Amino acid sequence: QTSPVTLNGSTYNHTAVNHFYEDVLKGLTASPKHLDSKYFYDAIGDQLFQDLMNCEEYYPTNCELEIFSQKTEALASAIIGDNNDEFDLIELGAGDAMKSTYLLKHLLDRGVNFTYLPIDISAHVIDQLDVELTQNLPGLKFEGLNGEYFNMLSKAATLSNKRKVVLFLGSNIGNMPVAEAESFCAELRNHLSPGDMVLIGFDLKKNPKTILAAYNDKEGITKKFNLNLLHRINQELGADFVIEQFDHFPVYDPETGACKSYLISTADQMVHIADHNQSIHFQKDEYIFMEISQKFTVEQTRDMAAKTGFDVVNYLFDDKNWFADAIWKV
Ligand code: AVJ
Repeated sequence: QTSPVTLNGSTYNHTAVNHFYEDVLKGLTASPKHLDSKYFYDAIGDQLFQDLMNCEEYYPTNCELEIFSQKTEALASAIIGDNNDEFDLIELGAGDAMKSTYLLKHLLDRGVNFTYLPIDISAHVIDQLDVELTQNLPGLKFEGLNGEYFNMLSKAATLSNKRKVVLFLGSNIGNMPVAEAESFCAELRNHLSPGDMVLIGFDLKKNPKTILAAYNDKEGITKKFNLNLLHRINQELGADFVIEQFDHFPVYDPETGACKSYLISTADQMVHIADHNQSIHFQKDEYIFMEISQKFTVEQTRDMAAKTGFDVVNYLFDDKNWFADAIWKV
């Protein structure tokens, strides 16, 4: 393991990649088989997710973009302190920060005193943000943090003791089953202090057909997005997945709100991971569980806040009430 290095004002952490093989092997030798959707996002996966966000059926991004672009003032007012105190605005999984940029710009225009600290597992993302945001948002105080969420939150706490506002957007919380999302919020709470806030994006339960369609788009981008992880395993671990012998199977259960995607092996087959001298057997019709995208009722998210030590400050919705940005306070 190498230790984090600081370069261009950003902290880089080179340890993340080491877990890829271990996680893949653990998932593919488990019963039932599973892979971790956090590994979807290599360079091709990032592009496929961009394509998804532009496709007709995938609604969550547009809904949250509507909130950030149309309700910016309400968002800002909820997170600005009573005494206009200086604060740290930390974003978990910042990506291209497209949505948060509306908020950053508004805060700067209002003369609010804050520092933006995006956290991302991708060093490339942090580099990109550093270049683009300092150029497009003159005067923005920026501190990029490359690494795992909670490691970097601890790191952020060593950099300043200002009030913290943590953004966790895009319904990324939905990539955890409900119980795990709750322990995530509890851990988040443990990294914060009284007065600190979180702003969490939740995709809401709605017509089941609308939800399923978003994860089963006609163009087949979601399918490619899932299959790309097999491609990534081939590329990075020297495996020999025959991609054509796996089929994409998404399901949505309106009772639990769980939208799940699976890859189904269409043949009895062996896959070899050459770099590590491993063989994995797939029965015909055996599935790999790939991803959960949990949908919530507003009530459920309020319960989650109460259970994990947060008070509700405000909720903002898009016009269709398909998506909620929850603002909670410690
Ligand atoms: C980026 C995790 C919010 O679960 O909706 C999109 C990822 N997966 N289509 C989601 C995703 C399939 C997305 N998140």
